[in-house]
This record gives sequence, C-alpha cells and structure tokens, in this order.
Amino acid sequence: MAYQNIFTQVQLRGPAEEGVHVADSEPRYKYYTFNYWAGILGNAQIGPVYLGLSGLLSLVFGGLAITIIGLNFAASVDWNPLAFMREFFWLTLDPPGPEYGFSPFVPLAEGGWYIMTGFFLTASVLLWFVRSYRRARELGMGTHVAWAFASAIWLFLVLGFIRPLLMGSWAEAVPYGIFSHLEWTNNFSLIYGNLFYNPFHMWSIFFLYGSALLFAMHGATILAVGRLGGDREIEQIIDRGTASERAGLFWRWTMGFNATMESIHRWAWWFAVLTTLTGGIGILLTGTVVNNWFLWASENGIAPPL
Ligand code: 07D
Ligand code: 07D
Repeated sequence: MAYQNIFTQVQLRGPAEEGVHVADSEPRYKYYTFNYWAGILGNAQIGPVYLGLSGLLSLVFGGLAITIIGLNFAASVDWNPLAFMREFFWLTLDPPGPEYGFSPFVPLAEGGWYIMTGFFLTASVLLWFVRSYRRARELGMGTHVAWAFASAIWLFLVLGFIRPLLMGSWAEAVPYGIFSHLEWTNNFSLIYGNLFYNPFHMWSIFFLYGSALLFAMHGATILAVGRLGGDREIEQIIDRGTASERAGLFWRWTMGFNATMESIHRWAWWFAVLTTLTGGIGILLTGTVVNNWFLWASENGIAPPL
C-alpha cells in the first residue's frame, strides 16, 4: 500500500464507531457525521457526543458568561453593531473599582456584572473539569487530562479570585476584554517592579518554552518514523524493532540519551502542568508577600545591589 500521510491518508466511511459500552444508563446521543476536513486534522468521524449533566451545565454557565460579556460590550457602544465589530478588540468588562473592596454587593453597572460573569465562568470551568474527570473514570482511564486542566484552572482562579480576595479588592482582578487583559498584564508587571525578576515567572517561562521544545521534539520524532509505522500505536505494540526503537536510537546517537514511549508523555505532562502551577504561585506572591520584584531580586542577590 502506498505510504500515507496526513494529506494522502484514506478516510474511513462506514457505520459510526461507537466505542465500548460502559453503562446502560448513559445518555449517548446517536447523532454523528463524517467530515473531510475533520479527517485532515484528526478523525473524520464527529460524534456521538456524551451530553451528561456536568457538561450541559458547564455549557449553560459558559453561555451565560459570554452573553453577559457580549451585552456589556454592546451597551458600552450604545448598541451600535458597527461600532461593536469595529471596536471589539478594545471593548472591556471591568471589575469594580477599589472603593468597593471585595464586597459581593456592587451595583451592576459598576462591576456587579463583572462579579456575576466571574461566578458563571468559574462554575463553567469547574464543571468542565468534573466532566473530563468523570468521562475518564467511566472509560477506566487515568484522570491525567482533568488534573492537567486543574493546573490551568489554578492560575485562572489565582488571577481572578484568590489574589483579589487576599488583596481585599476586586479591582485587582483581570478585566474581560481582548486588549484590556493585555493592558492589565503589562500594568501588573510595571506596578510590582518588573515581573521578570519574579523567580516563579522565570520557572513558568522555563516550563512554557520547555513545553514547546518537547512538543517539537516528540512531534518531529514520531513523524520521522511514520514511514515505519511509528504513528500507528497498535503496530508498535505487536510489531517491535522498527519505529520506536529506531527513534530512541536516533536520540541516543544525537544526544546520548533518549526518552521512552511512556516517559516522553510524562515529560510533556509535567512541563505543561508546571507552567501554570508555578505561574499561579508567582502571581499569588505578588502584592501579598512581595511588592517590588526588582527590589526583592537586588536584596536577594539576583539583581545587582542598588
Ligand atoms: C490555542 C486553545 C483555544 C483557546 C482560545 C482562547 C476566549 C476569550 C473573551 C472576548 C492558547 C479563546 C478566548 C474565549 C474571549 C472575550 C471577553 C490556547 C488555545 C483560542 N487569556 N494573553 C490571548 C485568555 C491571561 C496574554 C488570546 C483567557 C492572563 C498575552 C486569547 C484567559 C495573562 C496574550 C486569550 C487569559 C494573559 C494573550 C489567545 C483566562 C497572563 C496574547 C490565547 C480565562 C497569562 C494573546 C490579544 C491562546 C493575544 C492572548 C484568552 C488570561 C496574557 C484572547 C481565556 C491574565 C500576553 N489570551 N492572558 O491562544 O493575542 O491560548 O491577545 O485566564 O498575546 Mg490571555
Ligand atoms: C491563563 C490559564 C487559565 C486559563 C484557563 C482556560 C476559557 C475559554 C474557550 C475553548 C496561560 C479557561 C478558558 C474560559 C474557553 C474556548 C473557545 C494559561 C492560563 C483555565 N512573559 N506574565 C506568564 C512570558 C512579561 C505577566 C506565563 C514571556 C512581561 C503576568 C508565561 C515573556 C510582563 C503574568 C509567561 C513574558 C509580563 C504572566 C503564563 C517575554 C508584561 C501571569 C503561562 C519573553 C509586560 C502569568 C507568573 C500560561 C504567570 C504570566 C511568559 C514577559 C506579565 C510563562 C515568554 C515582563 C501578569 N508569562 N510577562 O500558561 O503565571 O498562561 O505569571 O517577555 O499572570 Mg509573562
């Protein structure tokens, strides 16, 4: 058979693959379709989707959050659709001002909508965590995906809830808006004396860059042994001695050490998880424990003494 790659592969068309049946009561919707472009990116079969309670509620809460943000954006341009589109990237839903502290009772137009949005968005994200945890358990899988997501949720909660709580002010939270959240990020660094001197920001960047490097190395390695079936896991299990072994040998030749089929995925998981885990610690310490990272760094021998 001719060598197949992402552009030449045969896309299967038959009765949908429904997967294993794990519980009689599961609401498994029978809707599915096949899509050529989905088949270029991944599997051509779309659906059936499991629509359980946590997933449904997550979508409802996420939808509420997006609707509130959208309506506030629209109100801020006097409901003018053209201005809405033209200024979309600059529109913003801001948190309450410092005069409200961390009070949950804030007039809607003064940041009340912001607090409500945060509540719905948080509910949505947490319910999605529950969904990914429960779907994995149902399939007898480990819950690694859910815990990796939890690490991202940790940074999200630190930015928008835990740190504002400790600082006693909603005004510390990140606004909902494309450019406004970038301005917030820039101002945060400036106000607290240059985030580059925060060692946890350094760790977060270390793991972020490391994630990109590992992803490049792993993706490249598997593609490079695709001609030997390296991308086809079943053949790798029953037909040893070709792709994986050769891929390992390549790295031993080039750098004296190789990951294994299992360990490379542990490396990837830890690098990704530690990006947001260390990042969240860095943000939590800022303004609560350390007020100026440059001064902190020069007092601790990282930056030159003043
Ligand atoms: C590719 C998976 C798909 C996800 C996508 C994001 C929304 C938001 C909301 C209009 C990799 C969907 C976006 C649903 C729409 C409104 C109100 C993930 C992929 C495509 N940021 N950030 C972006 C978020 C923070 C920073 C883009 C979210 C921190 C910088 C997008 C959060 C700080 C830059 C976005 C969040 C920060 C961005 C692309 C939450 C420090 C960019 C994201 C909930 C970490 C880049 C114009 C992407 C950009 C960008 C979303 C938090 C910094 C709008 C949802 C507060 C420096 N951020 N961000 O591809 O182009 O992620 O901005 O915490 O340069 Mg951000
Ligand atoms: C935000 C996790 C939460 C997201 C969740 C997703 C939805 C949407 C919709 C699917 C991203 C929820 C999703 C609701 C669903 C759809 C359609 C992950 C998030 C739960 N920095 N910086 C980082 C660099 C500077 C600053 C991390 C580099 C300057 C601040 C990362 C540089 C200043 C913060 C990083 C640089 C500054 C960060 C983010 C270079 C600005 C943070 C990691 C080369 C002038 C955040 C400790 C991440 C952090 C962060 C990189 C420079 C400010 C490693 C490379 C000095 C305020 N920066 N940065 O994964 O953790 O985020 O800091 O200059 O808060 Mg930085």
